[in-house]
Amino acid sequence: FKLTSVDEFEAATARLLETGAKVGADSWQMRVKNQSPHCKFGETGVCCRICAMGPCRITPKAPKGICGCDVHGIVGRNYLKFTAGGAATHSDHGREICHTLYLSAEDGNYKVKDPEKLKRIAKEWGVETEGKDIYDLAHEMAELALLEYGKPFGNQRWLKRAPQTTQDIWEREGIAPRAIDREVSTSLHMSHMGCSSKPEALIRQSLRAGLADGWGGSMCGTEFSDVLFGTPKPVDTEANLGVMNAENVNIIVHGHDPSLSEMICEYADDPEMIAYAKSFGAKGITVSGVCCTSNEVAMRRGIPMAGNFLQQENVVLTGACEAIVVDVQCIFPALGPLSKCFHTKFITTSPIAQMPDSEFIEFHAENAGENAKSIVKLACENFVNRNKDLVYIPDMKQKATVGYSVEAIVKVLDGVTNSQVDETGTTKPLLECITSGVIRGAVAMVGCNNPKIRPDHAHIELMKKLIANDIVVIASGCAAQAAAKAGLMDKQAKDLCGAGLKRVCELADIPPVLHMGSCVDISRMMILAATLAKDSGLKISQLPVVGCAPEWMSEKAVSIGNYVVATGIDTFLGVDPYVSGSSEVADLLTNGVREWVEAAYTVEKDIDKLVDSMIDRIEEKRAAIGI
Ligand code: NFS
Ligand code: SF4
Repeated sequence: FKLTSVDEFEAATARLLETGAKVGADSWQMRVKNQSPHCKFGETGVCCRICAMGPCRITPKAPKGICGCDVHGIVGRNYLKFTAGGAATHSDHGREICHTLYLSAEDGNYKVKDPEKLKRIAKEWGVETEGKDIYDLAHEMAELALLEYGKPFGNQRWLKRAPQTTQDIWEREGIAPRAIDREVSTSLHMSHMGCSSKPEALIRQSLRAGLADGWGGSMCGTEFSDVLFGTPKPVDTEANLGVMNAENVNIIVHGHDPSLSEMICEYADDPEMIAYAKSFGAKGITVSGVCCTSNEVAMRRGIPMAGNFLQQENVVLTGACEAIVVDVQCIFPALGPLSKCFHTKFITTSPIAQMPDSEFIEFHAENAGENAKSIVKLACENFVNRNKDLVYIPDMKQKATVGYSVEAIVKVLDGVTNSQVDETGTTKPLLECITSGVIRGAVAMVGCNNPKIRPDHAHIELMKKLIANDIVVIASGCAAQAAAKAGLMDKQAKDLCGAGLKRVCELADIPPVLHMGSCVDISRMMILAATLAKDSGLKISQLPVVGCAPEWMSEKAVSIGNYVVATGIDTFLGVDPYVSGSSEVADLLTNGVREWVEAAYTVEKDIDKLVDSMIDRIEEKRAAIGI
């Protein structure tokens, strides 16, 4: 067993970029050069353009905007707007899932695959389940969930899942989120010209908007996706570009909402469609994924992962991609012109994400079946248009076991210790591993790629060092795909662990880096932390657990960071969220918020220092509770 190194990733990319050069394709690697160096005003967060008297840029000579706003107000407002963008995006994804659940039917496109989970949530929400048809219950729950987005009074229902101590903190600090949409709107209102310019107020609302995402919209996305498509359990798959098959019709699903990708997978598996592919000379159909939608279908169906965020152009550069089908978020507009250099069909499907040089096939839950079928057909028909001379798929892939939902983690860890039978079905076995020191703690490794960081390098190096130090890693989003591509989700990666974690991996038959899903699934990590706290009687902030996003880039990532911190979990970033221009905002985020929520951010670009500070923090937390 050997990991695939980032050097090997880069060699494969270099070879693909040669193909790109042949056909005159542009690439992010080239565009980064054109954009460098970045504007210093933007990078430090000190540029304001929220009213037409500006734009105002703060310098020593011009310390105030025209309205008199100082640098702290400008940086704080920019940070809040950035958060609101992310919270809106995750939450709207969650809303789409609720709508899909509302349209589920026994004989429809979408069914309820996990009725037990639906009933469990209904009980939590005080909804009667006895004697109710499961689809009636689904529709009732979907409507209740949709109302969480605009409820006029009260807070998010999901908050009740947090330990009482956490709920008390949110109450005390005035950051318990109300209606999801309201927190986004309030954030945009607060950051309008002439509203808030006080850093404390802006950062407090940033935390609240983040909580509306993680303990609101994202949790709706995760929980009801499980109800519709099944709660993930361990499943074997593969990762990296080598999962594409030169002899098959290759369909790439890219984006976030499983409503689309699930349907594409369903139809690509249909014998009628496979026969159709064969009629064009292909041997079959391979669906593989990019970004979070890939995580969704990998977790539930074992669909292979072609790559993560900064690999999205590579899938087209293989020359073997018949169709790249996208819905929303993290899709490079570059895919349009790039596809035109090949035979690839770039198919956009959502009114929310429309792009030039794409074929727009509007997708709705109501017509999902027909739509998915026509997209799969289009891809099959496109197989004959391939230019065989341009086809090169790097022979590079790794095995991965994915699908570690909270439910699955609890299940696989039952029986790894000598716990009593009545402790199974809880997180107690995991707690026992942690308190005994067999596992020192856990790191939630999340987030994107960003050209500011050598792609995947930080993710992989950090994870290697953590597991070697007996710290279990739970991963989601593009960080999870980095791990899978490298081989860290192969069970054999246990050999890279310290003795304690290795033993746990052997007993539980798990890899040392656990795939927990997409970025909305970071809500799963919140539930896990909440359960660990309740089962141990500790506060979340006392657990030897930290969060880390070493290569993040999106607004969503900042929203996530805010709710992870606001939940009491220290969070380590490898990229600065445009706040270095304000000493006050930077200090609040890295220090001040600790007084409110018992956790804060650390920003550290040097990855050796980053990993050491995480390990130190975990050891400090252990010492503080005497384990
Ligand atoms: Ni998360 Fe998913 Fe990836 Fe970053 Fe984008 S795919 S929601 S934002 S780039 S991890
Ligand atoms: Fe300038 Fe103030 Fe307008 Fe911002 S709000 S652009 S600082 S005048």
